[in-house]
Amino acid sequence: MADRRHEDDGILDVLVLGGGFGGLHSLYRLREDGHRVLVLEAAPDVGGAWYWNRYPGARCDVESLVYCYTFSPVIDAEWRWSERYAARDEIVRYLRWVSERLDLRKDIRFDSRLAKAHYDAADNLWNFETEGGDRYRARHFLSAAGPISAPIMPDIPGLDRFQGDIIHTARWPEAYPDFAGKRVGIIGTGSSGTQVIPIVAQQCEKLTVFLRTPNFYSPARNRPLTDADHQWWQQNRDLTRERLQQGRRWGGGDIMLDDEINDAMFEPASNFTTERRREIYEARYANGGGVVGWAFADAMVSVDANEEAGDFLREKVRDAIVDPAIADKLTPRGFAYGTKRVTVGTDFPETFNRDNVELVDVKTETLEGFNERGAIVAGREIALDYLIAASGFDALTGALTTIDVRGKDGRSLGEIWADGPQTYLGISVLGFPNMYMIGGPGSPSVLTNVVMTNEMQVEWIADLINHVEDNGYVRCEATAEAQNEWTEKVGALVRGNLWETAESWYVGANVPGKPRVILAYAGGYTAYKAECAEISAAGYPGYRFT
Ligand code: N01
Repeated sequence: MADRRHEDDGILDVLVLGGGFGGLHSLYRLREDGHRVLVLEAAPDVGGAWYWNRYPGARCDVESLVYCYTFSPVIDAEWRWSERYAARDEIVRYLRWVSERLDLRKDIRFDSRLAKAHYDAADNLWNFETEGGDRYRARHFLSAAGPISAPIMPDIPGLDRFQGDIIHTARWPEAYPDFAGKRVGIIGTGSSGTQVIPIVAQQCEKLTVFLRTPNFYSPARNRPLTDADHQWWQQNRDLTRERLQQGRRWGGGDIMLDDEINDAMFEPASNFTTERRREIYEARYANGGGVVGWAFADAMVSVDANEEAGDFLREKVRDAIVDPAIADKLTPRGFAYGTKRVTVGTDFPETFNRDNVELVDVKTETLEGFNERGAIVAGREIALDYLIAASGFDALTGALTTIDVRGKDGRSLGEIWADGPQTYLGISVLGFPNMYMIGGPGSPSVLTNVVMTNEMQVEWIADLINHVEDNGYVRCEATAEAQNEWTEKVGALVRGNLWETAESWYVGANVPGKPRVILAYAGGYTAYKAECAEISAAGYPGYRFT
């Protein structure tokens, strides 16, 4: 292990924000590289987004075998996933075990929510203050606060008057509510709503789902992993990881997919007959996961290819729901497949065949507001004991703009991103020296397997910090030219294709007043990794070191 620690003057080498996948790996790697590192975590335990999202049914839609660390042979050898898609509790157990196995916990301060991070230009140091009043100073600030970690409540009149319990899926109470005999309402049918609805429907007396926009949905087809699966994994682990690195698989249900079916995604849809395309969609659907519609290379470019994928999934909604009027309400229309996150679940449409589930389409029956007893919909009162808000997040930027983060001229990130985030590589921001982001805006993050992209960014940022320290620099800051060029590139990647028509949290459309710009780099993991590698190999052009 190297030793890069400065004299112990009470100043940390690196303060890492967040104890989820990115933060734990950062702590491990930077400590191995000989830095004095501390992680601040708001929760009482590790897990990050997975700690907080403990709603019933919470489960990853990336396959567990590839939604985990690859950097440690110890972890690889000793952990065994139990299901094809890991449930939230298993992921938290995994991260807790990793934090113990790699002896990380001694350098994590739990129950420490960061309130302020201010750069002091005179000392070239970051000053931090938690909500509890604890203060820290560090030479480098690495945010691993998570791309989807700042929950938002639905903006509906009278919600504050409602006397029942309101629960956001990302702030689920530790004491599980007893829904037996209760009337429950839920707002939101995104990834979270899609998972929680089938479970709560089985537990409560009556469930009312307030639907605004139906999403494209495919079944996860989750199942326990067998000995044969684990044997397959031992034999195919390296190949699978190589394929993921090269963008030949995604991990959203396709790691064991038949090669011929999978590889159609490298050709335009028009290379195949209508019959063959149908077979490919059916095979993908039977296999399950979020990649059903990404069957051909031009899914996000060709209106015809995109529409065909959409039609296929629309047909499946009609097949699953008995009442054609309900099926019609749940049929996604008016936006291109993929421009809103595709939802993945178990028995989601089928749940609307239950007698105790009512679907209220708030686009046709206006949700006028709430009173003490419940919701008012088109003049009708729907009495509720609980309201579940599966209403989403201020994604990618919210994690840092909801904290008072200020750079060298005293301006906050919230101010300088008022017209949309500007970054270099999604990692650095002009005016915020020695600050780095994992899963930040302008990086591939949520458009990829987040754990895989996190790992790549952790390694890259650690190399950059070592470069600063080993050369005796005190400041590392993105240049204006590099930031402008990168921001322009992130925008250009979606120009002229179907991404441009997106109306979702991918472009900030779910937060009132948030500028409509694509928040993530849509060029894919492989291209992003190559760009980052080129920059480090060339000695980090785009940064000014002093
Ligand atoms: O949030 P969302 P989420 N009136 O923003 C509705 C990841 N994730 O928590 O679409 C009525 O997607 C809103 O309606 P509309 C994943 O990346 C992963 O579900 O804006 N409705 C929408 O239906 C995911 O994409 C996993 O019309 C209102 C819903 O609330 C991301 O997190 C699991 C409303 C919000 O959906 C976010 O998912 C969970 C209003 N006033 C999450 N306001 C897995 O790995 C909001 N809505 C499986």
